[in-house]
Amino acid sequence: MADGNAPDPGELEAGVLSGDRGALSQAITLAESTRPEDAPAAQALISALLPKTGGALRVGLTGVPGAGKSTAIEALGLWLVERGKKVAVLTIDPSSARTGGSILGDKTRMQQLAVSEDAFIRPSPSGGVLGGVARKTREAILLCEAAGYDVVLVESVGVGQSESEMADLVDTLCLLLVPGTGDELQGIKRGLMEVADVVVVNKADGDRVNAANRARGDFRQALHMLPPSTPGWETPVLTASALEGTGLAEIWDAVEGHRKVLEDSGLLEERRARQREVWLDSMIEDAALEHFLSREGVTEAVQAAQAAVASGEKTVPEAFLSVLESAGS
Ligand SMILES: Nc1nc2c(ncn2[C@@H]2O[C@H](COP(=O)(O)OP(=O)(O)OP(=O)(O)O)[C@@H](O)[C@H]2O)c(=O)[nH]1
Ligand SMILES: [Mg+2]
Repeated sequence: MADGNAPDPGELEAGVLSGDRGALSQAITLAESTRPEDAPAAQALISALLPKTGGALRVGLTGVPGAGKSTAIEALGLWLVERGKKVAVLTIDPSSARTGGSILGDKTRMQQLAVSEDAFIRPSPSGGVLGGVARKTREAILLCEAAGYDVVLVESVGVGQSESEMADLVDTLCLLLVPGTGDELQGIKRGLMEVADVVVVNKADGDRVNAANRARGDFRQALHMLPPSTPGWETPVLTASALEGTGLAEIWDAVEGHRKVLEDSGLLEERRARQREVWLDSMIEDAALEHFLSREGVTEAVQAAQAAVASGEKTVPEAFLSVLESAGS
């Protein structure tokens, strides 16, 4: 562990299994560690816990910044806790170079949920980790499942590439939209609509109610022209107000309905198999990168290449070749 106080592996495993949030937190920190010497312990822990994983509903929330993802997660999380569920919340920011400002904001925004005994909230790993953030989140999901969480809500903080990563991380992907801008359809990428299993027009409150209903109609129509995210499932378009807590039951009904279709059709196992495949790929990618960068002189060559490209002294292909040469490849 980064602080040098490595917990006893057996204790950590037992702690996670007993649902101890401190142990779960420590286990995730271990899994997130980028120190190569932590990797064996992290992988051993995950391997030991693997048989106890897979039991949660893995639900992703994505949408443009400010759509209300964190607010919705807090509202839905509290709603679920009231119904006896144990809820874990993870945030994922695939563009890990971001400032992390909104992650801090999330921590304060989810204040009510954070104090619940039955909730566990974990912001995404910060810092410039090359690649691997989705992988870390994947491992965090497994650890939360081993700790007995029934529902894992994953908030996608990054925009852009994150949708496909999210789709490979969760079983059910909810897309949160906001009404009232008039150009909703243009603002949402087709790719995102295609992978959404549940679409929610949020902020359907106050003077936005009519706009939300109109947006819902527009999105329903737009979805009819796309192939379904899940064969045999018609992606519902709902309205909700995360702020006022309306529409939560409908969202949850949709998530459970989607889950049932996945289970009955055998697609859940298919999705999970795909999630494992991507997990392994990302581990190999991380290891390959790590292996490459740890070669004698490569880090320096990368820095020199960056400087040479910045100053115009070398073109990108030239700089890239110089890095390869430094690695002796
Ligand atoms: N009126 C209204 N405001 C909302 C609703 N949901 C969220 N908001 C507000 O919208 C703003 C953004 O909400 P967040 O939950 O932080 O949105 P987010 O999607 O998590 O944002 P990022 O994490 O920064 O991408 C906040 O000021 C919320 O209070 C809603 O249902 N109705
Ligand atoms: Mg947020």
